[in-house]
Formats: sequence, structure tokens, C-alpha cells
Amino acid sequence: MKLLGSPASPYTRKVRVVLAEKRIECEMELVDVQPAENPVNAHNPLGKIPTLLLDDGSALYDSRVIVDFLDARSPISRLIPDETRDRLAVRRWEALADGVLDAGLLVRYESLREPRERSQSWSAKQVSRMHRALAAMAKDLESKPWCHNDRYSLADIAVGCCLGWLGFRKPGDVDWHGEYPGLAQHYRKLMERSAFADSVPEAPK
Ligand code: GSF
Repeated sequence: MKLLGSPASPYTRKVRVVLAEKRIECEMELVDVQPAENPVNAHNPLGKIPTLLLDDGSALYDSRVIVDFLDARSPISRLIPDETRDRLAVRRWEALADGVLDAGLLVRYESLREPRERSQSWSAKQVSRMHRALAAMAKDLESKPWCHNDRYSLADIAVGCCLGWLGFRKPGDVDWHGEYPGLAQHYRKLMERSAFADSVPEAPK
């Protein structure tokens, strides 16, 4: 197996944390998906990372499909519950965290355009979406040790990767440390785990 990814990519980090928690060895190949023609296109028509290359030559994408595959592949540290209601709750957390990232990426891509091509109202809409979602996360986490029930799960991993990337790229100057202290506390707790501490986002070299 080989993971096509980048150390700056929050969705790749989600997969890396899951690999580490489940103690699954996997080589990572660093790829640049900015150019329209990039090495990922041959495996994933969307040209996005993460993409997981399997030993039989097939490829899996996106991060939600990959983490599903990895969690089912090894019984060590199950991260997605079997029971339907619990599973849906965990996957909803993941959808919320990934949704914040999707909005944050739009804000970041917009900020990289020429100033005259930027739309303030478009970015403002994404920023308010991020704030609503972060506030919902903070409220749901209030006085709970973990996102879902009393167990660390994919929900916590998705939230941690989302917060870590927001702190790294700061799209829309969203200050989640200051505005949502409960989330900041949760992130500190996640960073005590080596799977998180070893995958802090960084700019590709
Ligand atoms: C999102 C992947 C994605 O946007 C997933 O895997 O969960 N829903 C997908 N990846 C970005 C890199 S990143 O910011 O993590 C990507 O590949 N962007 C390239 C592009 O051209 O949009």
C-alpha cells in the first residue's frame, strides 16, 4: 500500500492518524496536486489527495472511504463503531469537521487569487459557515471527554485534523483557540497522542 499525500493536507493527516492508531505500516509519497496535470490523476480522476494505492493496483479515495477501509482492515483500535446509531453519530462529526475544512480551503484558495478577482461575500459566507460549525462542535463537546460517548473515535480524529489545519493556515483569521476554549482544550488532549503529535501539518519542502 502507498499513500499519496502531503504534510500540509488535513485530509491526508486524518488518514495518517488512523494508520498510526491502527499500527498499519504504509509508505507515504509526497505529491503536489496544485498543477492541473499531476501524478495523482492517473489513480484518482479527481486529482486529489489523499489517495491510497492498494497492492492489487487499485486506488481508494477520498479520506472517508480510506479510513473506512483501514478501520475494517485491522481489529486494533476500532475507530468507527459497528452499531448503526453510533456509527452515524461518529460519521456526522466527521462530516462536520470535513465541512469546516472544505469551507476553510475555499477561503484559502480565494485569498490566493488576484485581489481584484476575490469575492468578499463568498469568503464571508464560508467563514460564517466555519463559525457555526465550530460553535456546534464546542457545544456538543461541552463537558464530554470525547466527541462521541466516552471513547476516542474517528470523530475526535476528524475534529483534531480540522482544528490543526485551521491553526496552521488560519483561513479567514478564524481564532478557534481564543473563541472556543473547549475546542482548544480538546486539541491539546489529542496532541498528547503520538499519532497526532507526529503528524502536525507543515508546508511541503
Ligand atoms: C477532500 C480532498 C481534498 O480536497 C477528502 O479526501 O476527504 N473530500 C476529500 N484534498 C486537497 C488537498 S488538501 O487541502 O487536503 C486536494 O487534493 N486539492 C487539490 C485540488 O485541486 O482541489
